[in-house]
Formats: sequence, structure tokens, C-alpha cells
Amino acid sequence: MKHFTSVYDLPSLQQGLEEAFLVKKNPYGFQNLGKNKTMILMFFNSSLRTRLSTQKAAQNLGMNVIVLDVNQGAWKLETERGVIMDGDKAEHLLEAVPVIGSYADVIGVRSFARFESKEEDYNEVILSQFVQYSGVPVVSMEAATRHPLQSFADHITIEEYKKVDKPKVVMTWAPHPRALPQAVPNSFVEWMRQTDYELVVTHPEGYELSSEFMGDVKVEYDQNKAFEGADFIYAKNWASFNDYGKILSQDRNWTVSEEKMALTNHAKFMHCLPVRRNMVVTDGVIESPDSIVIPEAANRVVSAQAVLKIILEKL
Ligand code: AN0
Ligand code: CP
Repeated sequence: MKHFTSVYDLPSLQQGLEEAFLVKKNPYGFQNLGKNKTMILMFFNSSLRTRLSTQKAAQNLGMNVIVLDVNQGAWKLETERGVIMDGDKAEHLLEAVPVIGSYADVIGVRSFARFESKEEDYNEVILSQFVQYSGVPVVSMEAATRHPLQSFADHITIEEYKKVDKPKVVMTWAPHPRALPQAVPNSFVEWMRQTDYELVVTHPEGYELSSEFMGDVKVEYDQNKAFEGADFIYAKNWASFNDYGKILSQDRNWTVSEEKMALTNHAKFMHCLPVRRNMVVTDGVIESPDSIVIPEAANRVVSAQAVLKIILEKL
């Protein structure tokens, strides 16, 4: 595996899971792999979990880690080729990326959708320049269209908590006051489609995700119906894809509540975090014994370490 930007980069789903459970059991067993290797984490956007868990994962493997918050202390970066740089941007990604690559053995990149242009976001203008011009393996730490380290951790978590071979996994849209990217839901659906779980997606009309990610996954517009018999409820807000970046609803009837959870098969509640309480999910649900958001977040170290182990073994 050279880069890790989606589920398709893993050698196989099965091998990914095996590596994950191996590093989970023996986190410090592979410290020689990262000796004298440097990982640079580039954050174009905020983060709590990804910043800490990816750093921890790299350190568990013996790597050195450098974190750069692009918006705090680095030069403002131009991302588009051909512009006359007479504005506030002092440096172009086309120089910055190979320079960063010359200091790093692996680069992690967080670059959210900017909602300025659907085409720009869905072409992954920032991530793809790192892949193309850094000369080293690149790991997506949530790009414009996917969050594969999150989806991988979600998969590991479902494997750990499932009570039947093929659980019913329901991804539900939930209200939020700000426009959020489609990366987490796109990536979750794309990842789940590689498993043999039963996947159902539920959201209000207008929140359809790109068909590139959805394929033939079932959409149930009635949230109550979707929740019936669910073993896992995966909540997430996203902004409209068709009416790109727009908030079409803030309907709190879609908040995941105790009443909604009562419709399920005693489902576990999941969310990638950060989550807005009493918008996306009630206090009662997220604090209930069925909420697995903390072990889910803890598995972010595991997914990142499995990915880095596979990359380092090929360096
Ligand atoms: C981001 C998102 O929805 O993509 C990051 C989630 C991991 N969330 C927020 O910006 C609140
Ligand atoms: N789930 C997740 O990626 O969280 P952060 O945005 O805090 O990294």
C-alpha cells in the first residue's frame, strides 16, 4: 500500500482487520518499523481525535512525528495552478508539498471540503496534490470526500460489538446548525458496502449522497421505519450534495432520541465525534450503556496504526 485515501487502498478488508486486531493486542510490538522515520501531520482544519490518535499510532510504531497547523504559523497556501499570486497567499502548494515531502517519510493530510465548488471538492484538489507531488506515502486524515481512518475504526468497532454475523447497520442524518461535509457519510457507506452487513441509509429528502458512494444502497426516507430492527445506529449530519453545501433542514424530529432508539433491536449508538448534544443525539442516548462512541474513538489509534504498519512494511 502506497497511499491510504479510501478503503480501496487496503490490500484487502480482511487483511486490514487482521492488522488492526494484531496492533490492538500488541501496540508496542512493531517499534522497529518506524525507527528513524518521520511522519508529518498537516492540518488545514481543526481536529481533536485525528490529531492525537494518529500521532499516538505513529509513536507506537517508533516514528517521529511533526504536526503542522497550516493556518497557525505557516504561510497561507495557494492551491490552484495558474493564478497570479498578488493576494494574501505567499506560497503555492506546488512548492510546499515537495518541500514537506523532503522532510517526511509519510504525510498525513486533513483538508475538508470548502463548499466553494463541488467540482473542486470532489476532485480533492488538496489531497491529490500531496499524492502527486510529495514523493512519499500520503494518508488521508479526512479529505473533502472521504474520512477513511474513521470508517476503518467504525468497521473495527462494529466487528467488536456485533452480536450477529450480518448486523443491520443504519446510518441516519441528524440536524446540525452548520453545514458539514459529506466525507464521513460517503466514506462510511463506501466502507460498509465492502462488508456483508445489511446497510440502510435514512435522511430527509434533498440529502441524497453522491451515487458514486451510494451505489445501490437502500435509502429509507422514514427514519422510524429505518430504525426498526437496527443493530447499530450511526448518526451524522451532512449538508446537501445536490444543492451543494446547503442546509435544507434543521428538523429536530430527526435527533436520535430514546424514543427512536426504542424502535431498534437494542442498537448500539455510534458517532464519529465531535457531536452536538440535543441536536444530533440526546444526552440520554449518548450517555446510555448502548452508546459506544468512546470505544469507537479509541479505535482511531488502532485504524491509524494498522494503516501505518502496512505502509511502513512497504517503505
Ligand atoms: C467534521 C465533519 O463533519 O466532517 C469532522 C468530523 C470528524 N465535523 C465538524 O466539522 C463538526
Ligand atoms: N472523528 C474525528 O475525526 O474527530 P476530529 O475531527 O476531532 O479529528
